[in-house]
Amino acid sequence: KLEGFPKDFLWGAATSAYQVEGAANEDGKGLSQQDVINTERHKAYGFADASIASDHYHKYKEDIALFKEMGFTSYRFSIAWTRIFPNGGDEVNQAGVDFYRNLIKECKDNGIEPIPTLYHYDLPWALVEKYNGWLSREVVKDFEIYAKFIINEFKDDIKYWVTINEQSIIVQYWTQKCYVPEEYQNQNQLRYQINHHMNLCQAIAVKYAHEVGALAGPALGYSPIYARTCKPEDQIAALNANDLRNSYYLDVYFKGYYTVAPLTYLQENGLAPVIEEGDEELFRANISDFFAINYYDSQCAHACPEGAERSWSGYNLTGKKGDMSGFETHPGFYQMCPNPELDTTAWDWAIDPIGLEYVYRDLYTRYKVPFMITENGLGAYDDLTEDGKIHDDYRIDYLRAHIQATKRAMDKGVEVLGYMPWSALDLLSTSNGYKKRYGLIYVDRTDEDPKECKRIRKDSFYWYKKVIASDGTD
Ligand code: BGP
Repeated sequence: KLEGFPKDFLWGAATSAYQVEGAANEDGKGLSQQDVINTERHKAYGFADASIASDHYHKYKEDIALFKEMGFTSYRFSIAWTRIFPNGGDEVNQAGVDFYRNLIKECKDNGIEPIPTLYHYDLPWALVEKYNGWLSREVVKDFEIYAKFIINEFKDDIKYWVTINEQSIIVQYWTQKCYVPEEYQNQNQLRYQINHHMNLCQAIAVKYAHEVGALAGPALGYSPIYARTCKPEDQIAALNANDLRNSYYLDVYFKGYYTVAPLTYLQENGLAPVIEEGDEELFRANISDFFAINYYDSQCAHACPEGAERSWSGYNLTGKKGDMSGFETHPGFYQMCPNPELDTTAWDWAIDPIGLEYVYRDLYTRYKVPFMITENGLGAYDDLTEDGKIHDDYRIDYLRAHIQATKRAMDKGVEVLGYMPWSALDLLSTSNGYKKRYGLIYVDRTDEDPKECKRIRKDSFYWYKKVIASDGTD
């Protein structure tokens, strides 16, 4: 049984442009780095590419009608930079602006607060060709043109801007989320340099949002980090991991400086970004208003000997438990490891609703900003039954437990504005195509065959509708 949420709580769900829209080459849209990266993954692993995705571009009205049927009062989506400025730069593509204007209007006409993300992994490919995209500081001025334009364009409609999606995940999985030419892929300092460029962009986005009276905040993939044992060495390792994987980002957004211990670690190991004079002033002048949390799992760390080989996060591409390709390792600092206390999804993501309560409590104490959940969900194999239904009780259990954790935190005084799980409808998983699904609405397609992308309400659709209608009490 769920307890009552405030009447103005933002209930909804989330998507991102290249994962859901499709129409990758339509109406003047330019190529994004994801169009390229996904085409490569399509060839390598058979995952769908982003060209059709879930065809939301053509079916957004049908989708928003389904959102309304569920009772959504918010929808988190992202704006594709390449629809607005197909080549980066400053040449506007009016058809792209019109698409988002129509989408925003459709939301508003249906009582749904549109919550756009400015950047969700899809940099214009032209900027990769021009100066290697995020690797170059030049990207900051092009992002500024884009952010300033789009924030102003929709200044009468948007109250909350989500700035940049999951910088920490980009550092971890940089070649999957960001195009990095092969010759740079062993230069790991660049991971943190890219992140620094993104920090500058995110501060600039906050600045323009504030100029038009909107609120802005980053969406970070956030996992709390537990120590593997109660040994003091493991506790320090977990603290190190939490500092480098979490605080290193949040302190920039909410305090305007890099956390000292991880920055020192990066400096000692030749990994620290080049920070120019004035950069931290820019951060301090543009502090974020809220934190958009993407919460899927918790993580675990233990002490790591000095001699170990440095590596970043591995992944599970097969969807068979235990098929992780490796764990992030920083010699003498920490190593990530599985948590033996928790069950996992088929892709080895630890299921931990209590961890979400921990995140809210811990971060509210440290930063005291309002939160909104902009992603939370269970990636699963969803099978259509013979009667054409999806019985996803596993997803219902997962979402319910996380909503309950949210309520427990709110009962202790934590400010949470809304809950937008991943994902509103099935979409292209960044790591597993259409094999792994998250939606409340099933999209009838496979990686191999897009068919007509017909929408089918899952059991979780009907369940979520009841949750919303009862302010979370049902
Ligand atoms: C987050 C991303 C989303 C989404 C989600 C699920 O990191 O912001 O874009 O994809 O994770 O991950 P995946 O697609 O790898 O299953």
